[in-house]
Formats: sequence, structure tokens, C-alpha cells
Amino acid sequence: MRFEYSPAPESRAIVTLRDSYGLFIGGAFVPGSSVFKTISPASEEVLAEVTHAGPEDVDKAVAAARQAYERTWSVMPGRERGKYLFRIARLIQERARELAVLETMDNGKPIRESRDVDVPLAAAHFFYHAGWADKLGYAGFGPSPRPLGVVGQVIPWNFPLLMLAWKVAPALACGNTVVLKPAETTPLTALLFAEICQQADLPPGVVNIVTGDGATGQALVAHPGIDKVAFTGSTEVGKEIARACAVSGKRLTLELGGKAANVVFDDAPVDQAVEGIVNGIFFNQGHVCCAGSRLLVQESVHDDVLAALRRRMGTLRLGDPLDKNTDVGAINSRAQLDKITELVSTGEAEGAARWSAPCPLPDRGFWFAPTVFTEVSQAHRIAREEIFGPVLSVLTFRTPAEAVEKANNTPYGLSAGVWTEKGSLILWMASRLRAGVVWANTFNRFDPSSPFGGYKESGFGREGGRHGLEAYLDVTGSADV
Ligand code: TAP
Repeated sequence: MRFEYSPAPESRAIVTLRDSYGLFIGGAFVPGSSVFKTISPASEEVLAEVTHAGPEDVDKAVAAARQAYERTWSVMPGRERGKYLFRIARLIQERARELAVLETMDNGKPIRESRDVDVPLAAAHFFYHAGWADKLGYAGFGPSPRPLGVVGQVIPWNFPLLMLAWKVAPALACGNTVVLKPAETTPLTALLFAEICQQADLPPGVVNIVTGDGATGQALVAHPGIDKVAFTGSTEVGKEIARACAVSGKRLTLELGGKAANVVFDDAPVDQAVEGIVNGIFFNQGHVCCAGSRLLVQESVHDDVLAALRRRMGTLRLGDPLDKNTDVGAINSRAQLDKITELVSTGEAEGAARWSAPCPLPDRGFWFAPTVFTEVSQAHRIAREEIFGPVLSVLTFRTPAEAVEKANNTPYGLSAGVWTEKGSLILWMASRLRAGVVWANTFNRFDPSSPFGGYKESGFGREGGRHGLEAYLDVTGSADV
């Protein structure tokens, strides 16, 4: 039986868009060298004009961050810094609906996800790190770990506000100041966050936000006034940044791409596993670094799992991201849609069997129907490369050892999932999977106290938890590291 849903759109009235946004430097919005437009990927409507930061603007932002670091933030006691972080966390909660609607408008993700995942988790990161600010001496890094200085942070478009929180909260808690560059296609919630910093009376220059494209990011990471670079994005750009930072003395953490295996054993409850598979690859349109984009299913249950999966995919509702019933929103940009389309055609050309959910696609905007490929071999590009879209590649295995070998047969190592009733098998698998996070009988669960990061080409360094603090502290010379 199929239920018909009436439209349930979230109102846009809570968001006040400005026609034009400046750069956030030294606690104020200032003009920059040129401007660009940010659009809604669901309708292609122009939302606002945003400033492009050139090298001279990046210079000003770094100078503001240095001054704030030296005069205010690094000398402020941790308990005082913590109060600002608590204030920011509460303001994110107070303005949660506004942030969620704006995120959905600029990014294209369903409001259900920005409202229930992105924004609450962003607030949770500030709450969590606020608690650490006055306890760094008890975190096991020695009695007085020191901040690093000015941090340059570059983030992608898939979780704009959440990635900002992952970066800004620990940096500030540890006594650093930041210059952050959001992605070109999703700058608006970072600019609203700048307003929240003003509302929280955060001292000017502690957080600076420079909008722009890859060239702005390049100018930021190469700037000699930066002490540490924190980057989340593609492996390709991550490698470029690693080269740019080599021998500069800058500290570096890289959170890069992934091609996670979601491994389903024959004793797993099929309906629960199917929910996990759907959440693993279709959450946020598959624009997730740790997406379960390779399904490894035990051969004996392949047909049952695939039949249940296709049935479930047939019920996914694709469309207006602001509709509270929408499961799958818009692809973030035309460029990303072209990339997904190209990789899907290579899957077909290389002989894999494609099945896409029979959902109508809106006329305007960027859309891709949830898609699953069977008859995939490990050599196919769709099994090796990160698609970063709602596309699942299915492979089979017979034994746990074969599952481990296939799961680890990737240059990436960010996450993995295991579905089985047997606790011993979960532990056996977890100790052999080369992935930063292994989920058991669930997928895509995040918590600020849990470190997140990769192996191999998925990057290095951890974000979240006590491990994440270390990336923002100078712990050299501490006795009990
Ligand atoms: P990228 O193209 O790498 O862009 C990431 C950020 O870097 C953007 O702000 C981008 O600016 C900027 N950038 C581009 N070229 C640069 C350069 N040469 N120097 C410095 N900065 C530069 O990635 P994306 O397409 O936005 O994001 C998708 C990727 O992020 C996927 O591979 C995904 O797996 C990864 N990701 C990883 C994680 C974790 S935690 N591991 C989390 C989320 C996403 P523009 O936007 O202006 O191009």
C-alpha cells in the first residue's frame, strides 16, 4: 500500500536573507575584492551575493586573528573562553530553525536532516568543547598544553554548518583563533554563524570568515601567518594542501574522502539492515565522506536483501528539500551532478546492472534518483572511486575473511559497517577493518565525544573527543602524553 502525502513545506519566513554579504573580519562584515552569487540547488534561484576574498583580504583576516590571539584569546583563562562557547552553543539552539531552513535552502539537503542532524550536532559540538576549555590540563596532555596560534580552516559543502562546528569549536576551546573558508556553493550558514559570534560578544578577530572559491582556500593555507591548517574535502585537494604545507612548519590535519564498505552477514535482520543501507548511502543524497557506498552482502542472502532494498528505495520521497516529508533532496551543484552522472555511465559501460528508484525528478534544479548497481566487480570504477552521490555498488562475499579483504581493498579508510547478530563476529571484523570508524548494526552515527578520522587516503588526524583536542594543542614537552 502506498500512502499519498500532502505537501508539508517548512516556511522560509524565519530566514532574513540579505542581498549581499561581506567578509567577516575583526568582528565586522567588511567589503572585499569582488562578489559571486550563491543559489538554491533545488530551484536554481539566486539566494544572495557573497564576497570573494582575494589574497589581500585573507591577509587582513589573518592579521585580525593574530591580534586577537595575542591580545585576547590565548591569554584568557579557559573558564572564560568556555563561557563564550556555551553562549554560542545556546544561540545555535535558539536560532536552530533559522539555521536549518537556511542550510536547506543553500545546500539542498532535506529539512528533516538539517533540523534533526546538522544543527543539533553543531550545537552539541560547541557544548562539548565548552566543557573542555577549562580542563585541558587534565586531558592527559601534561599540566599546561598550549594553543598553536592562528588556525586556517577550509571546509566542504556537504555539511556546511556542522563541518564549521567540528573545526571552530575545538580550535577555540584550546585557545586558538581561526580564519575559516566555507565552500563556494554553501557560504550562508557560516555567515549566519558570524552573526551569532557578534551576538555572543565574541571578541573581534577570534573567528574570521572569508568566503570565496578554491583560490581563497589556497591563499589561506599558504599564508605564512597561519600556524595550523585543518582541511576537510577531497583527497585530491588534500594532497595539494599537504604539498603546500610541507616544510612550512605548519601543523596539518586532513579529513578526506571515503569509499566505505557496509558488510551484511546472512544472520543480520534484513529489514534493519536495509534501513542501515538506505541511511548509509541515501542520507544527505550520498554527499557523505563516510557513506556506505559499497554494500558487501553475503552471497546466500543477496537476493533477499536486494529485493527488500529495492522495495524500500521505491518508497523514498525525492523533491522539495523544505518539505518535511522529503527523504532525498537536491544534488548540491551542477558540477557534482555532472560528476555523478559521468561515474554512473561508466558503471553501465563497464557492465554493471543499474536500477534506479522510479521517482519523478523536478524540472528545475539538480536531481539524481537513488540508484543501486549489482553485478559489480572490484575493478569497476563505481566500486573504487568516491561518487559522492546517491549511488550504491553491491558486491558479494562468502566468508568473513573474504569480506575483510574486499572491504579493505580501497585506497580509503574512513568508515565501515557490520551487520550481524554475533557479537564475536563484530569484534573480529572491527579489529581487521582498516577504517577510522566501524559501526555495528547501525550506520552514520556521530557524537562530539567520539573521534572521527581516516586511514590511508582518507587523511590523518582526528576530530572530536579527546583525540580531536590534541590537533589544536602544542603538547611537546608535556610529561604524560
Ligand atoms: P574539495 O573540492 O576538496 O573542496 C573542499 C574545500 O576546499 C572547499 O572549500 C574548496 O573551495 C576548497 N578548495 C578547493 N581547492 C583548494 C585548494 N587548492 N587549496 C585550498 N582549498 C581549496 O571538496 P568538496 O567537493 O567540496 O567536498 C567533497 C569532498 O569532501 C569529498 O571527497 C568528501 O569525502 C570530503 N569530505 C570529507 C569529510 C571527512 S570528515 N573526512 C567530511 C566531509 C567531506 P570551493 O568550494 O570554492 O571549491
